[in-house]
Amino acid sequence: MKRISLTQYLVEQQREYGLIPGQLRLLIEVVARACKRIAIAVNKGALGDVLGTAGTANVQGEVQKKLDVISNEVLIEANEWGGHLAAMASEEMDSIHVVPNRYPQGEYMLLFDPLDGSSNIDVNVSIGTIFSVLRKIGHGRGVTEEDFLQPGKQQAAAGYCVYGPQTTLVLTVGNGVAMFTLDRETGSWLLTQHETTIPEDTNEFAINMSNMRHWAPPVKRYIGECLAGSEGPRGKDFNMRWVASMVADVHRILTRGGIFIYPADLKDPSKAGRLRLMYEANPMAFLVEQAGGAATTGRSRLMEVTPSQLHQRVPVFLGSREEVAEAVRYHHAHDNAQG
Ligand code: AFP
Repeated sequence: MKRISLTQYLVEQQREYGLIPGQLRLLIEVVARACKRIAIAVNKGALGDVLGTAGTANVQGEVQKKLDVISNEVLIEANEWGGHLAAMASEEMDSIHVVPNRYPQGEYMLLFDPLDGSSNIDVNVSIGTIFSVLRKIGHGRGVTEEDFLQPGKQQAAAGYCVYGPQTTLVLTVGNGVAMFTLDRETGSWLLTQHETTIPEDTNEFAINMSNMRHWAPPVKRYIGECLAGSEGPRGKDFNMRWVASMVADVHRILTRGGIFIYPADLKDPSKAGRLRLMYEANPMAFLVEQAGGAATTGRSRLMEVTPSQLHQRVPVFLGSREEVAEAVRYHHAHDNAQG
């Protein structure tokens, strides 16, 4: 079966729908090429000097793995010369990276978590790169952090690359979700899933259960009823999965359904959960919605959240639409009971 390449897909999407102007196509191709380079570094494992910690910490105060730093540098170097971008932002960098004056600026801004799931790197469990594309607002070369603070519904594109048994690039430009698998013999990204649809219902939930004592009542009720199974109010049994790599958990949900939950918890009330809005929650929310699923904070649509800080965190409930709606109903019922 002849499969089409990523480039052919992008050209055809532009020809048929006009959704991928030249600079956006270049951006996506450059990011896809950078993901190939990251995949090569990831696959080296102990054979390359890529495992373990880099001896530094990022803006989140988290110890950086060598591959966090390598992946971030690959994405910066790959994207700054092409003339398609005005600036970049990353989980691994305190502030934005404006395209240097020696290069032309473009009309897009790129945000990324260069290597998500870092705690899984050294134990050979799937990890990934997550990216989000916003349109630059305003004219001239002055790009500020405030220009990045756009709600997720304004994304021009979003995607991730999962470095697992297969290396798979998953992409949306607002016209559904396509999946491309890396053919290592030719180095090409080949279209392996043209349209992705998340089943509306599911019996599979993903959450870090060790935080249960810290959850707010609606989350305790929702998960408690999943655990009660067919004898409980839900009247059906549930299964649980938790990879602790958001990319791997979301890829499973895009492929067979499920609900992914990382709630705000009382362990650290100053943080609204663990996941970052701009380069983890928003791109995943765009993909999930484009695949017919839902993505909320537990109370409202994730892609409506107006950001106030580049690295802000947000509670995340995403996946099969009916199951996410159930979790939202529990939050609203709790809030109404509070009066
Ligand atoms: P790391 O990149 O620090 O491993 O964090 C991964 C992540 O941001 C996300 O990919 C996972 O869903 C979540 O954190 C896992 O969090 P727990 O370690 O609390 O399970």
